[in-house]
Amino acid sequence: MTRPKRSQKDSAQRPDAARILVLHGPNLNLLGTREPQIYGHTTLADIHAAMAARARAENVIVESFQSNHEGQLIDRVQAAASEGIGFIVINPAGYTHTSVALRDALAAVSIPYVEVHLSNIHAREPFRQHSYFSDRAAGVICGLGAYGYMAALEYALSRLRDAQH
Ligand code: CA2
Repeated sequence: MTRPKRSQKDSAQRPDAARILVLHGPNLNLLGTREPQIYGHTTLADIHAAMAARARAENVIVESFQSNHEGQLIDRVQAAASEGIGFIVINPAGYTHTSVALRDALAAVSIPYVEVHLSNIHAREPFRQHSYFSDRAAGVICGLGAYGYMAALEYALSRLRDAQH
């Protein structure tokens, strides 16, 4: 999946809507097409559609971005700071276990985030059991498949609701 365009309806008719950014790291564009025994049958487009529909009921815009390139993910996080993104849901994928740079970008923008993994990284190889993101995350969800993104979204929506009061 590349970046789904925000519809004109979203940007023109919902100028005051809160915004959540969903970031997907490398190889997650293959979701639903390879290794379904580990990662399931749901595609990134399915996940985006379900999240956007749920958020829309609360007048919140969900933007999704997937990249196989560390620098593009970092650029997207940096841009989020000036775009009024209120919350980030991130599955850093393989960068979970390697990327100090992406961690630093999230720390620099100070946007709260939930870390999501489709698989239970603690039940897999030892190298997957360390994350550069977990200690700064508002929460970490792993092993729940695509449902984990919806759980993260519910939390993000509750945080945005609280921030409005
Ligand atoms: O369980 C997760 O969500 C992971 O973040 C997925 C990463 C892996 O490196 C992490 O340890 C855990 C791998 C993403 C690869 O995604 C694919 C999806 C479908 C087919 C092949 C790869």
